Amino acid sequence: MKSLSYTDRIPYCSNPVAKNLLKIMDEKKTNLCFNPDVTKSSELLRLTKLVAPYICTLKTHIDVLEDFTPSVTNELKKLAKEHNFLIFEDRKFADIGNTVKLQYEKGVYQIANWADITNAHVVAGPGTIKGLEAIGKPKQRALLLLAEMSSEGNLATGSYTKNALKMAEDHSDFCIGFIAMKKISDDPKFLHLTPGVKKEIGTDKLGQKYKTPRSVIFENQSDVIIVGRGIYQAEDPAKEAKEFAKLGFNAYLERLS
Ligand code: S5P
Repeated sequence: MKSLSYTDRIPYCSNPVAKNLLKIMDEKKTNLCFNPDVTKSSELLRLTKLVAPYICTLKTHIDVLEDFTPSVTNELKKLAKEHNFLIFEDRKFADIGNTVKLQYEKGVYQIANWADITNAHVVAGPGTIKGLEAIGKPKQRALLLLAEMSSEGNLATGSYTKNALKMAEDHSDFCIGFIAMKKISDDPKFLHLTPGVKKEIGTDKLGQKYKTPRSVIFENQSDVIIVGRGIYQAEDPAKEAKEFAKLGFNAYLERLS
């Protein structure tokens, strides 16, 4: 079957965030999502500014910041607008619907007010999605489900992954796709984002497993590479981000041809 371009897939999507992400990827010629998992706001903003031209999405773990104030997320929103990328808070919600509603909208971080995308585990069942949807849909937000994980020994396999796919299909106006290691659905409206990406295959000391951009995008048919340490621990993060963006996008072009 011929592979569709990101732009070709836009008409299949009902969610505005999914449409926008697909548009940005072809426009900016990048399928790179960068996660600077750093603990100081100034460092988060510095790294984001450096890589902004080369990314389609910035992935945050806002709760690891030691000096969080709402001005950080305001700054990120400004940068996102200026440089045309989306913000994805990797919150991995996993509780019952009523609790995730509160965690998504309230508390210190008020994630629903600034993150275009967030994600959830499906372990608690569809109530998690319904709770997040009640807050996120009116704000034109989007959700990714963790259908598979990159870490050694994880339990998101087999029927768990199949159930995640079914839950996304049942809520496809709000669920725009998956965190997964490979394409798990042929439906062109679903996006697949894959973490555990470095230039060489390998592992870290805590069970993270790394694949290369080409194996993720070309061989495993995923859509977006998620790169953290491979970029922010490099001597020149901007140069590295540019290179990852090129590797990821070339693998996508190879898939199209
Ligand atoms: O299965 C997963 C899902 C996620 S979202 N494995 C992951 O590593 N992640 C996230 O991707 C993780 O929380 C981290 O922020 C990023 C990988 O970072 P890196 O430094 O290993 O590239």
